[in-house]
Amino acid sequence: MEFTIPAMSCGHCANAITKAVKALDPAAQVNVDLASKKVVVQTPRDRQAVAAALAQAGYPVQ
Ligand SMILES: [Cu+2]
Repeated sequence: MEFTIPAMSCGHCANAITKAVKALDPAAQVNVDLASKKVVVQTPRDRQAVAAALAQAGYPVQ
C-alpha cells in the first residue's frame, strides 16, 4: 500500500515513519521516497491501522 505524507521532509521523518510502521508490524517492509513524500508499506495489516499508526507518530497521511 502506498501513502502520501506531506509532513515528511528529512531522514529523521523517514526513520520515525519506519519505526511507527514496524511498531505495528515488525515484519513490515517500509520504503520511503522523501522527494515525492511517498511511503510504500508491505504488511498484512489493514490500511486503516497503518494510517492510524502514522498519524499517531505525527505524520498524518493525505
Ligand atoms: Cu524530518
